[in-house]
Amino acid sequence: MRRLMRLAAIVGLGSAIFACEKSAPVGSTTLPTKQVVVGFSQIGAESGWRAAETGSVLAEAKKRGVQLKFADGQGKQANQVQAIEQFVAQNVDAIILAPVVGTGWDAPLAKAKRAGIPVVLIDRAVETDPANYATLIQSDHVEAGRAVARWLIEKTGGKAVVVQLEGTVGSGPAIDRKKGFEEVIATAPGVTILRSQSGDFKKVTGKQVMEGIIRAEKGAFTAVYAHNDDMALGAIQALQEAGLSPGEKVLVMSIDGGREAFEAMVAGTLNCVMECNPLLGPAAFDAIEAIRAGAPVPKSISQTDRLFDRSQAAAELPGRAY
Ligand code: GYE
Repeated sequence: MRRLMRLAAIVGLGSAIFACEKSAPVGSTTLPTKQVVVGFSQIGAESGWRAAETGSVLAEAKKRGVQLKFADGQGKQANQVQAIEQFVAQNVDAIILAPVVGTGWDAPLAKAKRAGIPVVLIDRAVETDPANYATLIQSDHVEAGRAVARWLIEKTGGKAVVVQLEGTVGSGPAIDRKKGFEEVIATAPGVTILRSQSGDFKKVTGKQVMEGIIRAEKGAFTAVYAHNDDMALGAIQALQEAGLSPGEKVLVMSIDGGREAFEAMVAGTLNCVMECNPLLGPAAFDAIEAIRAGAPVPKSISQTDRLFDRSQAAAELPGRAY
């Protein structure tokens, strides 16, 4: 009976029951109570995108009456590993992990698995035995890189000298966004990459890296491809300060599609953006509820994203959800 009640709660009879699971006194007719506890190991706060994702997960936990234990990894994998170990020790019901880099997760994930705690990966992939996690919810980062490259080739008639600002070294999206972009530009002999350097997905770092490249290369490039909005916005500042008119003389392209990117497109300094939805809270908790209900959950859940250019920016801006 108790099991049934729990199942009923999970499959959607509402949070009132959901928050009332276990541990009723023996012989009691009142419903048992136990709040679901989820540990969330977040990378840090490197970008506006990341802040939007954190907000989405926190808000969704609250909405569903789930107790969320939030651990800010401050950009360091070691902190995230420690957080997972703590969540396991606390015997949480599930773990949400946004992994900063792609490797080095075998041991902590196997530990969670041994403890019977499902792990839902969000926004970045890891290289590990897929049996070590329940599901991965993310955008198709390779496809995002391809879409930006296709736009560039079409826009320039296949003639461009590109500076690429890569995301965090070793992170899934940095690897994939580079791979997809380079795969497509390999088909256009007139498009070359002059420099490719990491700006760590951060605005300040993106700006500094761009400043260094401008000093070294002067105006020897015609386009900047940034792996996220924040680095693009930093690069735009550096280009402006150097008098290189971003959006005109130098085409600027990015991925994420946050509000600020749309504002930059309206202002004419950013040319195109491939969106990447950070509002993953609902999908993450849907997955957790399904797993707890014993329902099948696909190993990989993909988000659908679109590419926008300046001609669409003004109409799109008011409706942007992040
Ligand atoms: O694009 C970037 C963030 O992992 C998909 O990380 C995410 C990326 C996102 O810092 O802005």
